[in-house]
Amino acid sequence: MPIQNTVSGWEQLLEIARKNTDARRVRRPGQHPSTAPIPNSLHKLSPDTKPPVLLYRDANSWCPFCERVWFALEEKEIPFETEFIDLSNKPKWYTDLVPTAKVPGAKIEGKLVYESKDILLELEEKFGQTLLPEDPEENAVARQWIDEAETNGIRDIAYQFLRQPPEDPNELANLQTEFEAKLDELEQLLGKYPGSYFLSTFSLVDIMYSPHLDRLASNLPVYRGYHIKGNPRYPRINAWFEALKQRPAYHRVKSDDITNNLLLRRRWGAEAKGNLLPPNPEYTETIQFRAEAAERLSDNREVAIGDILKNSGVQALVKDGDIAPIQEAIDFHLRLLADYLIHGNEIVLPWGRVGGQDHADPLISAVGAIALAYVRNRICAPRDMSAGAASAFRAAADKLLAAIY
Ligand SMILES: N[C@@H](CCC(=O)N[C@@H](CS)C(=O)NCC(=O)O)C(=O)O
Repeated sequence: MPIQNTVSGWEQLLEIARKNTDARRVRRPGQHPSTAPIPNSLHKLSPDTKPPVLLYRDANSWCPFCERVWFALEEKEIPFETEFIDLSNKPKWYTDLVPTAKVPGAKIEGKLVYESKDILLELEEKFGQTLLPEDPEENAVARQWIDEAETNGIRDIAYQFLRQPPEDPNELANLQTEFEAKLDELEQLLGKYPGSYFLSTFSLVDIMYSPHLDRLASNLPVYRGYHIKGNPRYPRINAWFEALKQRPAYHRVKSDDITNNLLLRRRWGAEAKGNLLPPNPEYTETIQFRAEAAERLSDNREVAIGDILKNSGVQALVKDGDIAPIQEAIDFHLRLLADYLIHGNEIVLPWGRVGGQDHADPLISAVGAIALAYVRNRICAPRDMSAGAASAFRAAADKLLAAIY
């Protein structure tokens, strides 16, 4: 039975979405990732000029060390191009080029630099010290704290605490105590200069810590029942998280809670103690983020539909080898999602199974449910869209599932 097609077409959805957001990405047909962000500074270059920086980063945008460098490039508005490295199958030219064979790596005006900290310092050297304080004394403190961010052991303790098997309660309690002592040290550091950042202005010190503390703040509640955000023991760390939110570059480079939660389980096999965090409600009602999510979905729909067809399990519903009705049902439900993202509660979602009681086609309903549930957790921020857009996307998919099924 054909679907009652009352939802707008893709081109119309794309046009409306683009009126509500400036966020754009470039398509990378046939490659992974299928799209790439556009640096906010690229407009500074004439089209035939090569950007001064080439960043080598992980294809999935999961790497916190790459995030540091990306954050600095966006803050400093340095035009750059990106080469994505598949960490599960690193190309030989990369392992030949970079002695550690790790990402990030960078060519800065032709010079190879690797190790995130060294790349950050080289960017300051070459493009002006905008992320290091001018005052010589504070500048020296900054350099010391940048080094300490690598050597003070907070990362090691934190990740042991996060991944320690829960069967060993004593060990776990000790690790928690050690981890809390490390956070106390950061809390003290944050009190040394006025304002919410580590130094008197936003700096590389903040960039050194933010990707790691962000991931810990997302994952500890789910995997250890431990909260950094909202914890009265760490008022300055909480104020620091709030201050970061004021920075547009931070929103471009960060991942969302659910990306972090899923990654820890899928990639590292960590055993969750609680449920996935919900989509961040701070972002789910913001029209720019909702429109960005709709723009991404509309612009990259072919890849999304192909991925759902191949990987979500809908294949099991194909009858007589005819994929067309399945494809049509996926397309319909994704357009409904884009429509809801753009128009929110202005549109009344169909209640009950698509097509109404008399026309209900269980195949269409089942395919739609699978497609929405799959794509809801499939998207990954910031690989596919910003963290804010991913939150809006997931919340809209939840709403749609709840309304229809
Ligand atoms: N100390 C390095 C750490 C970089 C690192 O560990 N990168 C990971 C990804 S998050 C990597 O490349 N892993 C691949 C491998 O070890 O082969 C830095 O700060 O850049």
